[in-house]
Amino acid sequence: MNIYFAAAIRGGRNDAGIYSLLVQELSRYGKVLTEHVGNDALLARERQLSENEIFRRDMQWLDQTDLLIAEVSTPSLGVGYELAMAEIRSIPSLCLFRRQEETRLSAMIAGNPFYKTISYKNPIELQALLKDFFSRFGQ
Ligand code: 6IA
Repeated sequence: MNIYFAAAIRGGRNDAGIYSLLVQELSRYGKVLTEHVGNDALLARERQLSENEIFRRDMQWLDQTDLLIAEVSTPSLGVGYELAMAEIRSIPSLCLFRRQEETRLSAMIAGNPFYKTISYKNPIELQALLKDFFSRFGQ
């Protein structure tokens, strides 16, 4: 199964540690096409690509995607765009949102029944939440 992991890049890298953990966890369930999103060293290599090359490559990956998983706690234009493209292409999409005081997920995601959204409080919960999600996925 090809998994497209989406998370904030220019939106902000405060949660980069969580993205790295998620890429590691998701690799147990399938091939993560976008490993660089959780790896600052790999991300640095992206600087060799033009903005248009990044866009075209990411859209091609989306075409090969069976499941999109987006970490949506840090608002990101790119992630919002990828989620919209996934909906247009009918690619199943899971949003992971870390509950914090004074932050709420955009109603455009939270209110859209196409997206499954799971809230978590602590990254330690993610392993069990994903295990549960994948045990039901595709049934
Ligand atoms: O708007 P954002 O930058 O936060 O958007 C992040 C999302 O868009 C991620 O889920 C990625 O899949 C995609 N994306 C945005 N920028 C890049 C990128 N290089 N490389 C790969 N995917 C990207 C950006 C600049 C880099 C040299 C630091």
